[in-house]
Amino acid sequence: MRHHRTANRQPVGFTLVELLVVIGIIGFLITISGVIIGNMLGTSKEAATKATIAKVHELIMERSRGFDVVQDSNAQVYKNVERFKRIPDAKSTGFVDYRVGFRKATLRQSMPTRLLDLNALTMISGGSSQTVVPPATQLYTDFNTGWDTTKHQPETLSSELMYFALTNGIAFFQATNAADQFTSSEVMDTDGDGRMEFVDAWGKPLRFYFNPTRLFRPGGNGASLDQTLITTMFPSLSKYNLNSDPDDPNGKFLQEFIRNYLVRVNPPNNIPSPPPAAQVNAALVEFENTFHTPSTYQVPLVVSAGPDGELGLYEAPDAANFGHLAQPITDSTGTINYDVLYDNITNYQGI
Ligand SMILES: [Ca+2]
Ligand SMILES: [Ca+2]
Ligand SMILES: [Ca+2]
Repeated sequence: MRHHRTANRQPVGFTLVELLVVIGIIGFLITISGVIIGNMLGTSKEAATKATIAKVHELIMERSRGFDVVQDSNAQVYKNVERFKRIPDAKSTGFVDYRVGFRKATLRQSMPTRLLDLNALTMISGGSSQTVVPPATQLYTDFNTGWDTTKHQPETLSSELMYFALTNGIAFFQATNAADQFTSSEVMDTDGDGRMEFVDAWGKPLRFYFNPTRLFRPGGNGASLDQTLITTMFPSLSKYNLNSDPDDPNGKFLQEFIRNYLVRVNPPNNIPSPPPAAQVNAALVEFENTFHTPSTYQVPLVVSAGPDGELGLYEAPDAANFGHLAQPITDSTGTINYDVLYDNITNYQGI
């Protein structure tokens, strides 16, 4: 009897507990491999985005170096500098140190962030035929021709303008075959408006800011630098003096701009000594609106919103919020939402 009973109790399959354990293990393995694959995909998207940004960055640097060469060597450009120097408007708007002003305006037009940047040089183009700096209005016309503004989404604009400038704009004798370097997953028309834009590996448009000074100094003129933002978005720039404008390291252009403003508001050239602080401050505000935040480092920024798809910066066309200077989005108490900024990918993160 005992023998029979033992034989009857011999297990013929898995007990319920064993089955549950096995199912649990399988479930655990599926979850783990899902997480691992997910991480791998995320990492490869990050790498792909960095590669796209690095290519755009190199093209921008190439243009910038090209400009520096032609500015000094090309007679046509030099003629423009001379014209720029002579026009009365240049003086009244503060372009006293004409070379710095000309450089800022020309580079901004050749690497536009906003539509109005395409006209940055209108005042000197004069409609004449120019090979190196073509009439600015032509670029504006070209961009607008065939552009379906009813479909256009604002977050695509800076990327579309950058793509347009690199493929159709002023090349300063650099290669104009920029389009060949990108694949169909790096350049798309995500809003279907007939203008291509650079996109990250998550399919979101990259953003471009020519003078991202509000990312260094979110409070604007006189406020302190934001070390968290600098460490996150511009780690490779920490060796530079971020309290200075690299175009104007001695602040000479800024001083001339302020002086010019004081001459304008105290006619006929009767500037009180010392000049009223309110007037100097108003000049600095005008400088920020015309160029960028005074005495602040600036380099062209190419940025992806990262895996979370949230940029955390005002869009470039949003001038009321200093979007053209890459102002971080703040809540009603003025607090920056750093959480959405940490995963952003830029061209100054060691690439
Ligand atoms: Ca668009
Ligand atoms: Ca588009
Ligand atoms: Ca983000």
